[in-house]
Amino acid sequence: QRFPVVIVGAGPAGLTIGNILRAASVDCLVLEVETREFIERRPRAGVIEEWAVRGLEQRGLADNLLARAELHTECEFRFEARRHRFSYHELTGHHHFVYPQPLLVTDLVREYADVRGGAIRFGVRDVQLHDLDSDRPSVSYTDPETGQRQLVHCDFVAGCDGARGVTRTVLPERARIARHDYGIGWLALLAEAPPSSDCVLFGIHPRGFAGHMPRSPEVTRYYLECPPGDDPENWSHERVWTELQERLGAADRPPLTEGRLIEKRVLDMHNYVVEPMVFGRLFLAGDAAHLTAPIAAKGMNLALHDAFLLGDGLVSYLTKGDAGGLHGYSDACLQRVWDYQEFSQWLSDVYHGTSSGDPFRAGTTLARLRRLFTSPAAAGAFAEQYLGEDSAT
Ligand code: RFL
Repeated sequence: QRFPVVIVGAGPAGLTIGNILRAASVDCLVLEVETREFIERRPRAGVIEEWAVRGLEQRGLADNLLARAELHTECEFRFEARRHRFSYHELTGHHHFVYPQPLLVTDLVREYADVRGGAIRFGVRDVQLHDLDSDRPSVSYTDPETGQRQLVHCDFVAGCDGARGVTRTVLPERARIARHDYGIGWLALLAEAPPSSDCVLFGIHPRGFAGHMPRSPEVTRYYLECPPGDDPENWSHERVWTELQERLGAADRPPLTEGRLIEKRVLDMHNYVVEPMVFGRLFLAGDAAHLTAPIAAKGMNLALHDAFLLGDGLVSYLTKGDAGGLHGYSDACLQRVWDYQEFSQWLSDVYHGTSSGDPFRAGTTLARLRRLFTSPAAAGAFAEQYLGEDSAT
């Protein structure tokens, strides 16, 4: 078997690259360990930045999203039992789209496999990469139906297999991996309950951070700061809702609308960045190259940014022999990655400052928060980073 490009992983990054290649009639093979049903249901991100939606739209990948996504124009900080609305749309004219990741993945798989005729194998096992430093790399995997090993020759491998994939584990010595551990856990919850506000809420509370993120009229994502490595079983239905009511409470608002918890998992807040993102014929994209804790809801946006650049770069090279995009790929991605990492770190300080147990940090955190509502320059700078840097992708 031979394909110009093998893409490992059918997440937002891998599927977007596959779609860009197929639109230019470049053949590729996507290898995915999970089933199609599984990836179409896996709940995760929801907030997509405007430039990313525009990038999808330009590549014919946003029809459903534009028809069904909600537009968000404001967020609200709650601290000292008061609410403080932050209208980033008023300040900048820009907004966020809210479209659950499983819906985006469903759209991307359908377009890739059913409309653009892309090859994809689900449920593969034991993916291995070979000869990445040569110009004849290959990828092997075990076919789930026959149990046989398959070998696929290619020109390029796109490593899009997320934070727990295989491509990051085969990087050569020259790879530099920068890590940052916030030493904080978040209990990530999905509640079968309508949102209790029309916008995202951030509760900055001495008991810990709490977040409220509308996902659909029926489902709301919540977060609760907890010790890293905490056991979700420590969080009963009653304890979760008591803490959410307390941490997100505002004197002039009714209590949150409660509901059944359909997802409850602890995420340890940590980041990494792999530099460079290219090793021989292996190009990393998305969470395989860089993880940003969901503090600032940036991960999927970065994955899409990488995918636009890599998809376009591969098409230019494979159809016109123009290697410019591939040469500049790593630097162009990393600039945005570091920018978003810096914002996540800033936001983490704000979210976790009053619960740190350090009265000095609590004081400076509240000063930062108040400044957002008193200084137009501080508000403008926050809005710009919260919305994500605009780009021409
Ligand atoms: P993915 O989505 O993890 O996809 C990788 C795919 O590779 C498969 N795979 C393999 N395939 C073949 N061989 C192997 N050896 C393989 N190993 C793994 C996996 O099964 C999977 O299908 O990576 P990608 O494409 O880079 O996309 C990244 C995003 O999924 C991620 O950054 C976001 O979900 C992060 N994130 C958020 N990002 C945002 O931009 N906005 C948000 O609001 C937001 N909320 C979140 C989030 C992540 C969360 N979790 C669970 C960490 C909320 C949460 C709770």
